[in-house]
Amino acid sequence: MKINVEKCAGLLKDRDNILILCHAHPDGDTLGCGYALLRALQKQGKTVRLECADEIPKKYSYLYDDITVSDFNEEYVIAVDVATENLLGSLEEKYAGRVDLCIDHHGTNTDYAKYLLLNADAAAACEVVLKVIKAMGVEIDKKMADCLYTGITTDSGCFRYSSVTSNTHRSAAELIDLGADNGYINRLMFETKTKKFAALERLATQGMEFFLNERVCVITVTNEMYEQTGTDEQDTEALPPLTRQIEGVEIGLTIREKKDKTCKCSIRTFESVNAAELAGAFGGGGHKQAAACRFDCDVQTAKKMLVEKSKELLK
Ligand SMILES: [Mn+2]
Repeated sequence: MKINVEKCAGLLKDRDNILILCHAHPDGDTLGCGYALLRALQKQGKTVRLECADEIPKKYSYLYDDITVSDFNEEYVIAVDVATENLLGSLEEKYAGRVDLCIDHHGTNTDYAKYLLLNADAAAACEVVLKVIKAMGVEIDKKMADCLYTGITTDSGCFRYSSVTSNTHRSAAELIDLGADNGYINRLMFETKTKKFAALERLATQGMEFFLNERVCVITVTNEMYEQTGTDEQDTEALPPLTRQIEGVEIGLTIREKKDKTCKCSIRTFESVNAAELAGAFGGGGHKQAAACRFDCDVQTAKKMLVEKSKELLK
């Protein structure tokens, strides 16, 4: 059932022993939402913990390094920035059908939770969580501001995507006033790279391919490339935006090979093509300009299917 911010804050007021779920392959938005909400609920004296199917990349440690949590049996389950239950990854089995509240900004949200607070106009789910925390009457401290700012800046590509509205900037401005360390966060999220990532990036861009009059750019990341550079899937987050940097490219595809030889594709587009529509053709989803889908086949077959579908959408 769809609810508004006030109802959402009201639901949280009466709850305790709360579990917050982030989506698998976690990004700054799901983690920023999760840890900001955890902090807000802890401030109200509640017992809270956060779970994610995959390991949280080290660069996000400032979101949670001062938090202490204890184990407990959860009585209330919240999912943040999780559009569908299968995005919970390996946690899906345990928590499918058990999510009480979902706070999200994906227009493709399947309404799987008992209650859904959805704002598809928000560039980041953190924009929505900011409103919820304010409605809860919790004073936002510096650490919470850092968490929420992280989600907003990462999901908006440092405020460059067209999903950014004046409200996105207003939310970010408010968070900076509340102490968010915008300079530090943006440098860490958008400029700092590990040496091994730089090596992977080099291989990935060397292998860039172009299709359909160079309107489609494809980066393929293979298991061999991970081995050569000492990286893994976690290190690929910064690759998809590279496809869209090339002049004339309207669809950027980053296909990543999985250990079992199946693959996953991150899609980036400009206004002319709906990324969620392309992903949706293969059972995936996301936003208008950033989406993702999975394949049970090898990278070459997936690439072929993606390029064919792109041809239809580009017209
Ligand atoms: Mn998000």
